[in-house]
Amino acid sequence: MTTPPLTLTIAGNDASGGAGIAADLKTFAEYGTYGIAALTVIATMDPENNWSHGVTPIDAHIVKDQLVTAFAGPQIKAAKTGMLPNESVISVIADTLKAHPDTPVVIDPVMVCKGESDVLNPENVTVMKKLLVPLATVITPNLFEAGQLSELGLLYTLEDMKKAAQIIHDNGAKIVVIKGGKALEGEDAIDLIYDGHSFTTLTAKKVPHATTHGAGCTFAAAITAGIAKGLDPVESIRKAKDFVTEAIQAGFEYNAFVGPVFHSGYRLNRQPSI
Ligand code: PXL
Repeated sequence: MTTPPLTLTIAGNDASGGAGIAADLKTFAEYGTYGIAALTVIATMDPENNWSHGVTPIDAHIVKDQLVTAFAGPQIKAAKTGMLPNESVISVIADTLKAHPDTPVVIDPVMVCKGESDVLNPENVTVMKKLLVPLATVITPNLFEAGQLSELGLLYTLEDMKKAAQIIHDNGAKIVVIKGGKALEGEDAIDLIYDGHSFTTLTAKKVPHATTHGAGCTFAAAITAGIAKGLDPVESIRKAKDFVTEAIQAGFEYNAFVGPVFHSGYRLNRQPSI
């Protein structure tokens, strides 16, 4: 009997299937890892009201019970966090992760969904900074989230990204990856990696008219699965960039409001489905 590498996502359900635990579990499976999900919120979108998001939090004690179940099996080789609703849920997660120091953690500090302008509970940023950033093996903020976590505000250039990465690293995250993505000006989607010693940039051509819903979750889940399979964190970030780029290329229009990535794109470019 062989035990596959176990991967855990602690995140929300996106009822449209592109982001959140759907993205994570599909990505975990594509990597050949055994995915487990602990649900933190249920996110729904209203087609009658311009796709506005409803976010229903799961009670902290239920999040805790899910984590107890998840950690009751073989060792979890890597975990990730996604959308988190409030301080009590964040505290329960931080306590659990601290109690399992052998499980590397990828923190995706989700603060806002694409197309939505309001930051999810701005006070969460403070709590995340205090409780989760110091536990991160890898943290994957986008430009907006990096600006919030570093308190630098809006970031526009690679130089801004470098400053933010240093501050977030000083707050305790071991490796910081800032996703410039399509938000940075120019033709390239640039991500910046900072490991406390040096900066590395990863560049891919922006995909025109890209359907990118779920890209951030998929990228962080791919890093998590790579680490679970034994890649070093920077290698797993490089591989995740290729994986998510091909998932974006395989994306599609879900409806007039949203276009998700297709998480199986990377594999289907290489082998047929079952
Ligand atoms: O893409 C950010 C995100 C993360 N998690 C959940 C979401 C979204 C955006 O819709 O619904 C559950």
